[in-house]
Amino acid sequence: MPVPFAAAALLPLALLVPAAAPVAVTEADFDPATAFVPPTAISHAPDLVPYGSHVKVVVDRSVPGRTVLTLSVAGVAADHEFPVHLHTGPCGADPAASGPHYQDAVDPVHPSTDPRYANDRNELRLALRTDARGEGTAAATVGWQPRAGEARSLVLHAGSPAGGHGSADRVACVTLDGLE
Ligand SMILES: [Cu+2]
Repeated sequence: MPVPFAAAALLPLALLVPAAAPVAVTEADFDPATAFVPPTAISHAPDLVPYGSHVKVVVDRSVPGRTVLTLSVAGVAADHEFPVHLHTGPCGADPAASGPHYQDAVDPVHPSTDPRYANDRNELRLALRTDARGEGTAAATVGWQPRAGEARSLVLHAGSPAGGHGSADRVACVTLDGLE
């Protein structure tokens, strides 16, 4: 059966949707930061996030004043909980490149430790728990939308027992598309 003409004619219209799409999807395999082409998803710790493991991030801003971020992984460390945060910088060979956490109301003091700013309503945080096969999904909803171009990555931290949120425990990073 031929494709109806009307359906074919609508396809170009879909390409005219404004750049700030309400739903941005980033999907990639984790690569070493030393890859010739800077990868979308970088693993800094292949023991926890093996090269070739998969990540998908969906940032849904279709409801005004709200952001729903859903993260899915496959092929990473099994039975592990990764603290995951929205960070301000893009991913780089240096784990510190992803910068500090993105905050809706920006703490004038750096690094931000004041609980009035450093909390899971003012920042976007997830706890990603993987199953026995190394797969997992986590989602978080916040009552704001990131300012254009200021939230550039999603960082997976090692979590316990190392703890802390310094750059040393950043095990992987996903540069987010479509949030500019
Ligand atoms: Cu973080």
